[in-house]
Amino acid sequence: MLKKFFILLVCLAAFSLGGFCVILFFTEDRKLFFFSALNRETKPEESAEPTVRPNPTESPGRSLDPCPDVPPNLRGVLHVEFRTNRTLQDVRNHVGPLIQQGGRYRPTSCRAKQKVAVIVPFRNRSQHLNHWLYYLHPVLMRQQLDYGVYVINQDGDGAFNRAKLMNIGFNESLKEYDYDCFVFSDVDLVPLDDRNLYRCSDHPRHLSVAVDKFNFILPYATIFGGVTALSKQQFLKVNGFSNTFWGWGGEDDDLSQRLSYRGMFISRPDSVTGRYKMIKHGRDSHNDPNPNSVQKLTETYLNMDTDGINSLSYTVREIRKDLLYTFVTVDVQAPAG
Ligand code: UDH
Ligand code: MN
Repeated sequence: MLKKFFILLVCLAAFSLGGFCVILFFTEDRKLFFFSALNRETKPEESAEPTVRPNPTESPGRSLDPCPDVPPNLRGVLHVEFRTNRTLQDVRNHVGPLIQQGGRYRPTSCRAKQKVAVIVPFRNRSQHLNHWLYYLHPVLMRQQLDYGVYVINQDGDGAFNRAKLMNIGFNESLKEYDYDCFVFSDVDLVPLDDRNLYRCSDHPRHLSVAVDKFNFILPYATIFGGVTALSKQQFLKVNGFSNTFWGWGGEDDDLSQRLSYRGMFISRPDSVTGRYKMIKHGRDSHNDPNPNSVQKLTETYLNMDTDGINSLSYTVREIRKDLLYTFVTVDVQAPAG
């Protein structure tokens, strides 16, 4: 009886050893797969630095599994304050080594579902940009996005044109990478909850739902300013933004109307997830309220097919790569006067 049991035990041991050898042999890299599995577990996405830095110009590794729908390392409500004076170097140190030149990043442990260009319209707001970069990069990384940050800087002191800068950002970012989602963000808006994902959905998405400046209330139902996300397809379906809104106001409502004329709806996070803090500021010079915008908003339907991405004209003055962003200085051909 005891002998039979012993023989059975030996057989079982031999069988499992054989199985182990077979698994070992077929493991892709033929390393002790046991140890590589352990290694993987002790290297969570955000806490470990990859030994090999991914090259963002290459296409994302096909062998990686897709990232989960809900990123695992989100924190929820964030503490945000703008009293601290932050230099660009402070921000570079804070954001850490995972970022790639030009403000590029993609997760190393999974394949991001979307390739997101974050477009920031800009002129003379360096301190705001430092705060924005300080808070946004860690959020975007935790959201496991394959993303790049493009700051589109209007050259000269002609009338500001936020919408045209957005169109230029769309155009210029696509020259670098095959982005499929575009987040357009003012430089002074920082999310207060990282569950507000900077990615695109079935309908154009308005992310800055509850801004402190508006007492955390959505001012009106069709508002589409601040921070928005549109897929490449959604953006092209409306011919992008209008290029002809000079000065402050109207361009965001024009885009909102374009979306509705093309049968799209605005999607939004709930008003808790969609909370934002705006850096306090006055009106910038050369960005006075546009007196023509009310009239122009009655003509959206007539103009949208001929005023937009298909009529965009500008000159790139300089493209400068910082570690934290790609800075594109452009002449937007502002009207004289
Ligand atoms: N922007 C610049 N530079 C400028 C003007 C605008 O970078 O000179 C960009 C920047 O990204 C900014 C965005 O365009 O966040 C929108 O402009 P804004 O911040 O002036 O727009 P907002 O809706 O304007 O915040 C509110 C007017 C503030 C007056 C407050 C008086 N209490
Ligand atoms: Mn603002």
